[in-house]
Amino acid sequence: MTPIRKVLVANRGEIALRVIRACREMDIRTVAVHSTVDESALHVRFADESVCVGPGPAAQSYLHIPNLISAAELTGADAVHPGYGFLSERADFARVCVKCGLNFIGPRAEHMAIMGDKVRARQAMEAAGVPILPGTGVITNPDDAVEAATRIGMPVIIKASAGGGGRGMKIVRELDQLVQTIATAQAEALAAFGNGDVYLERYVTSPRHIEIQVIGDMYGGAVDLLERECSIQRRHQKIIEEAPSAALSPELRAKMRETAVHAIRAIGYQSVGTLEFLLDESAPEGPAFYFMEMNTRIQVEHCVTEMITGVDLVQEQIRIATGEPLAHLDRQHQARGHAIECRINAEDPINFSPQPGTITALHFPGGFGVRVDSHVYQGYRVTPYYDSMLGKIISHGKDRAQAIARMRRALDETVVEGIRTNVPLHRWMLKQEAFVTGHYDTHFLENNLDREAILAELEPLG
Ligand code: MV4
Repeated sequence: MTPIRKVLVANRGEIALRVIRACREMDIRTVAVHSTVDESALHVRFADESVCVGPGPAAQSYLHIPNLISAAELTGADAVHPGYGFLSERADFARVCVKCGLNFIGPRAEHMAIMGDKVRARQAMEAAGVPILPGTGVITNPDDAVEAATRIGMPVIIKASAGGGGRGMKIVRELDQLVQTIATAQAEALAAFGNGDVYLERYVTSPRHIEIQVIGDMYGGAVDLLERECSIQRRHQKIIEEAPSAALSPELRAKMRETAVHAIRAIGYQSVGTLEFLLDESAPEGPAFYFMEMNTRIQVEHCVTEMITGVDLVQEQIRIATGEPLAHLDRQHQARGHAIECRINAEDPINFSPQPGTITALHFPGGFGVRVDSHVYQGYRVTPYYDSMLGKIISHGKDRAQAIARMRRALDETVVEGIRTNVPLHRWMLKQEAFVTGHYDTHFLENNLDREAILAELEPLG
């Protein structure tokens, strides 16, 4: 066991607050890092100490590894929590932390590297008995690609091996477009990721995105904490998540959970992580699920899992990093009710343009079954440097209907003035029949946007 006394939080915004809160409850001291534009941010105020690590642009502050390591050494931190985004999935950062004697609160660098390489991730999951879509390894010559696509069946999707989260993907519907599209995808991948490797997969036309939360300890212990449904998204940015998913039968859920736990045991994964699956509900033999990616970090949407399991996932990450076994965790979590999360973004609700500016008035909802994780306050200035998320509203109820009703009233109570937000989009979404009945896939939002109806949600409570 390696006790942790002081954690450097290598992040900003709501997730930095989330980590600081977990540490405070565990009697662990915290060091915030911040850029010059985040001088008065809440994570700086909530932490025991803070260090300025550079100017606004993330490359010179939140992504600047030498400055972060220096901040840890300067303050005597013994561990680093990367949050999500920024350096959270960079195996090289995890390695440097360990080399400098810092406990990296996350998985081993080796697993981050495997999952960051989508071709290796597919191979590792296939070897662990996880269903993957018919596909290829890295494409090295066009003739093989045409042959592979013929075997796989059209349409196919080209994915960048160094991509992920929807970046660097191209759908190919006609075989005669394949060779040209691969060339374009390779060039774009090289420019975007410094690595031009691409591969093919069978394209699932109307999938749902369902992910399983897992935790592994240092001793081969592994459990899952049920699934999250993340199909409401736009341009690969999730907007609403819920747990459990309305799409899973008890049998399918049990199979997905078993598969996920088996997989992380097979690879010896430690820390919290997420296996993302595509659910194909139109398969002739009934719904089928396929491995898509594994996220080796805490995720934005971890809160819905916390609400239905009662497990503090950030505290679990810390416990695992100190070398605690998972013995205290239930092996067969059953969902306690239902939780929904709405991500509140500083963006226009109709055209999604970013909205920098000052929040002049702010009121977040409260009451029974409502949780708000946010770093913003009245007078907060949204800068163009970082992502647009202002925070998350999470509702929890005894069942899905109650969680929806609660979220609707929570959204109605929400007031953000001075900048536009996507709150009206959420109010509209929570009324859509497809959402209320649970019959939606990953294309729902983009195919059904109703500008007039969204604008009508601007001021529900007069
Ligand atoms: C796919 C797919 C269909 N077939 N792969 C998007 C994010 C990245 N993790 C992979 N993604 C997809 N991969 C195959 N073989 C459809 C998507 C996809 C998607 C997945 C999850 C959530 C939203 C999505 C929106 C469009 C496409």
